[in-house]
Amino acid sequence: MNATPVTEAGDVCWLRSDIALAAAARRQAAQLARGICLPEERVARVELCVTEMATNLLKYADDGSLALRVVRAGGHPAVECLSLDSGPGIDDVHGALRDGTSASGSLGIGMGAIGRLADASGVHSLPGRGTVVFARFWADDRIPPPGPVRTGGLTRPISGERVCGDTWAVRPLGAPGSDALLLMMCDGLGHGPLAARVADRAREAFRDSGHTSPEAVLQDVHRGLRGTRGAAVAIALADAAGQRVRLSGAGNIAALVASEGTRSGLLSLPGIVGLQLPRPRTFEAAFPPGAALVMHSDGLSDRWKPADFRGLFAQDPALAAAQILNQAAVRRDDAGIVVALHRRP
Ligand SMILES: [Mn+2]
Repeated sequence: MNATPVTEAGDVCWLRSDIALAAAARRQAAQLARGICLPEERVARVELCVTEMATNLLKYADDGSLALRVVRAGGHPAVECLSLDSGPGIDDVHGALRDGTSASGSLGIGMGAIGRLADASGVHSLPGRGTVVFARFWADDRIPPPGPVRTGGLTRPISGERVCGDTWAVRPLGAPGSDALLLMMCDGLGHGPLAARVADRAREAFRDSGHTSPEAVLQDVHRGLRGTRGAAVAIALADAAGQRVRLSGAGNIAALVASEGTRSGLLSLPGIVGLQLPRPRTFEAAFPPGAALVMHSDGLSDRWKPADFRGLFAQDPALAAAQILNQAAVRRDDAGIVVALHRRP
């Protein structure tokens, strides 16, 4: 047992858009919802929500998929449903959110219904480039209040695999609800079950590390990954009170802090965590309110720019992670991303 509430990547069920999508999504979503003991009336809501998402994808999107999963915040489970497509996008998101008022008769219809069904929901659309819709259903109403830094992430396996070698995890530094969080992004070498085993071991080592500095946690993960094929790993400390991010990493993990139109990259050193760890170094960036820390594997191109994602970091971090993955992921590798948003007061 571990008393520290940890948020981490879990199994994500990815369903590509095809004719059977709505039925498959309903079945999967209901199974996840019953798995965390949602009452039947709420299971029905989750089913309605994914039916709406699937129908929208089939009718209006060029290509798309649904990601369904259980997430946990401080031990409280929720079902999360994400719809990702690559266009054409919604010109008038706010119109779309008012049920039935979408003038173009496009993707927007039904978005208002999703908003009423879910405990939390959101949509981010880039005209011509793609839309992400997000909905979350908590299993109970004792949800811990969010701290000043909210986090979320997403992983997607390489085409043809069911398991993913990319993973992420978050834990508070010190007491639950603390203003400082430790985040890990890990890319297990290769893909498939062996890479996924590296990812499991990395989450375990991250969870069990008693250290508070990114470089010491990185060394613990290095020890935890001995005997595996190794990974690229970055550990970041997002400190709301100190308004700083500190990061220590080895291997190819991209990390940046976006704030008020500026963008600071944080460096990882060459190396393979578990096999050959260089003497860790720590890099820093300012992390004021409104700033976003983004870390991702090389399954996402690092050519995306925060400026091209207007309004994204005002959204839920899970939705933000999903839209960046949607726009920047390459199909020939596992993809993983984690986002931390420092709330504006
Ligand atoms: Mn990779």
